Amino acid sequence: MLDSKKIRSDFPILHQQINGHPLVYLDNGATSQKPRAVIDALVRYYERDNSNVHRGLHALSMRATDGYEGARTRIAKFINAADPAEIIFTRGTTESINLVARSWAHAHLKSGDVILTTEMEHHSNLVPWQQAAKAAGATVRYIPVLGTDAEGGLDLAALDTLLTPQVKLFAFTHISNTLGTINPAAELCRRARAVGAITVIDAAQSIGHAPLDVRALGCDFLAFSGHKMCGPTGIGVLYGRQALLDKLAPDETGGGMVVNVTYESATWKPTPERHEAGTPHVAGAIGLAAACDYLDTIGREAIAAHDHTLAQLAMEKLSAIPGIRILGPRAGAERAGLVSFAFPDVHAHDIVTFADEDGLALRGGHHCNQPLMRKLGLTSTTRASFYFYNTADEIDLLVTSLRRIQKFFAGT
Ligand code: C6P
Repeated sequence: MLDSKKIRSDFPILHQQINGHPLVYLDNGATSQKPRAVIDALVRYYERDNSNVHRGLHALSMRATDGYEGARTRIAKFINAADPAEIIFTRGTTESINLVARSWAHAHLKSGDVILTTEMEHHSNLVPWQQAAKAAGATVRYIPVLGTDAEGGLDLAALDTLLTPQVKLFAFTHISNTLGTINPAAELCRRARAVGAITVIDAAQSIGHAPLDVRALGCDFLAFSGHKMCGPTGIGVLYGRQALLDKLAPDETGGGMVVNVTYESATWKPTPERHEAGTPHVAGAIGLAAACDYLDTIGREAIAAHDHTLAQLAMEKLSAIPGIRILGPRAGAERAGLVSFAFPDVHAHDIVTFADEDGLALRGGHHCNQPLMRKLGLTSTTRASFYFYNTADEIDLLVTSLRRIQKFFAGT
């Protein structure tokens, strides 16, 4: 495992007490914490270089532009994109997926077409496709999840019947934010390509947790948020293959993305500018590049191994709690660094509130997965989600807290 004591000293926020206890932050699926290196990059930018980009010829504007475009190059390298122009800065995963749903789907979907997705999608990778399908008269179809607790992952055998030539776009999550399932993304892309469908990967939960290579995955589009990988909030990325992005009409129009404007019409710049109307989140992009540097210094293979160890440990210890129902892959099976669980008689919101008394930050709710929850006969679960600064001791504190809560609600 990683040297968590040393790593934790990089994160100022982790050194505080909550309700008289040291903070145990296990809500990394919602957002990760920020290391000093990222905070410093933001402060440095605002203290020295802050200016608008692409528009000025003065020193600060040139520095800000260099920082912003340098960040694009850094992020392209982080995901092994062929060219920095394939990186579109957005506000996050949600905006990235909506951009494809509105621009690509608007131009290419027609009545009778099918958008394929899965039953384990976050609302951000589900509602935009419903909207696009409604607008075009197309249909959304879902690959089922297998098992009463969705422990069997996606029903890959169903792909044989679902992945037809009518499927024009296949959107799926790399890692489920509720189940912890890791989907075979490269295989899914390969299968989609065979029927001529384009692929959109929701990498919100995988980015920053393991090496990610868009060319090895073979995807057409990939979306992620900076805030889940130690970067700032309000910045995210849509990766798209350049050939596709160049043909894509802009979703938003305005300053910065035009070549020539008359009172009658306008022409667009090439990718990436054509998809970034208005003043971008310059500081956010620079902070995100600093997060890439930081994660690569820790080592993404090592982060993945740490996640794996914590997930296996959590599964082993949580499974031993009487009455607990755990969603997603069973103990011992491969899973991402998060565990979602429910108790028959205690609401997830009560668990999160009581755990907070012990200094723990968990998440309770439907995790923006309402259709999946309904399918599994649940309204909510409690989720503990880990990152490389979490320790085995924190999993023990989670288990101790859950046992205390269980006792309280059992009235013993
Ligand atoms: N999931 C969670 O606690 P944004 O909000 O745009 O940064 O990310 C949306 C999103 C899309 N896909 C997946 C798989 C996600 O997990 C998320 C965000 C958070 O699980 C907030 S609901």
